[in-house]
Amino acid sequence: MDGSPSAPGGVSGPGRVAGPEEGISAEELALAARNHGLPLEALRYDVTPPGLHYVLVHYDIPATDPDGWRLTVGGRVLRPLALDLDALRARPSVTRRVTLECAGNGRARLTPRPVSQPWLVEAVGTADWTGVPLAALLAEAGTAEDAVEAVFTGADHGVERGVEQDYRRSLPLRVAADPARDVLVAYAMNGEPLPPQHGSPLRLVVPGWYGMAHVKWLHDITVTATPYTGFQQSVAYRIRTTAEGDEPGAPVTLIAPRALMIPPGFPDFMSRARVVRPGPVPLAGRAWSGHGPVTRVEIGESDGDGGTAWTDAVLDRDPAHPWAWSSWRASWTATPGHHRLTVRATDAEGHVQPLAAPWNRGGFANNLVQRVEVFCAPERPEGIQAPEGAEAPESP
Ligand SMILES: Nc1nc2c(c(=O)[nH]1)N[C@H]1C(S)=C(S)[C@@H](COP(=O)(O)O)O[C@H]1N2
Ligand SMILES: [Mo]
Repeated sequence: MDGSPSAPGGVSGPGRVAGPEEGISAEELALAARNHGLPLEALRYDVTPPGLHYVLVHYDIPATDPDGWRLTVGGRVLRPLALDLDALRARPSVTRRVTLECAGNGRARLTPRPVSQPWLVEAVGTADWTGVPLAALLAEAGTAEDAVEAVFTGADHGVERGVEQDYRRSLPLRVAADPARDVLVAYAMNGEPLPPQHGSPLRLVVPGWYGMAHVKWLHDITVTATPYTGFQQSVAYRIRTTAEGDEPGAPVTLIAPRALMIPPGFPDFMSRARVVRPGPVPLAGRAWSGHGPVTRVEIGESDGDGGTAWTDAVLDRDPAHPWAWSSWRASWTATPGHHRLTVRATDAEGHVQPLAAPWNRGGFANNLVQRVEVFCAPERPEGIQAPEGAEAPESP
């Protein structure tokens, strides 16, 4: 379904990893400026407020018009469908709170660094998505006996590593057509029509799967009798642990566990290092996994000799939202000097976040623990006043 290499001369290079001393390039910066992350302080909200949810767009946000938009469902089906938005909205809808994370989250922390969108840890967000269950649409269309996959096509178009394409991904039917997996054809985010950058007017939402599966600007679903092997399935989004060669790699699917901390205290503008006052410092954040519920979150503090002392955080799981992150909290007592805090999650399948980054050529699923440098400064420096009306920070 995708074109073979058809690179318009020279605009599209092969994938590569950065050289040993190579810093972030202007091209990576251009991607990073388009595709923004979640400011970590926004981990405080159960549902990420509009505009703070991370965004990842491979090509351009396409010009789409909700009026006249059609979702077609065809291929190996008994009754092909062509539905406009009114027809979709007229069907029974569900709303699911889903934590979405880009598979490239953590890429920029790998050495050597795969050259692509340089995420650190912030490519995540949680939204309430409303739409029609995909399982219901597939049941309505009736899948043929030989059907194995559903292929989803977005309205955006571009060229990537020499292959000109529409953004397109597939799911096995056992996921797509299983009502318990809660895959949605969503037309609303947090109760409002989808914003342009999040897929207006329609997108797929695949709870528990990394972001690449959640096809935005969705206009066609084609059921196939053979597995889809297009670019975003077989070339991109594979875990290849060697730096070169034609290793097919394993497909990127479910989200690996991760915990993130709201950085405590206040930041330095440039280094983002944190400053806190001595005494108790509340720590809080979120943790999630696509493999199942998070069962444990631990806070680590480096002891300065290369060791880490771990203590359990209190985990607050909301059974009403099994596809969303859980909140956690802990208390830490700061003493003057430099500290390094770590947070790590474990899920119900026993997956634990690693203390060393799992390297692969595409920079996917790097769920290395988050480490936060904290400087505990005894007092407000002389001459710095709190702005009028601001609460004085607690000092001992
Ligand atoms: N059509 C289309 N769908 C897409 C993409 C894209 O570039 N085009 N990017 C994917 C990737 S890699 C991610 S991580 C998520 C990001 O969704 P968000 O921008 O709503 O957070 O959308 C996915 N769906
Ligand atoms: Mo992504």
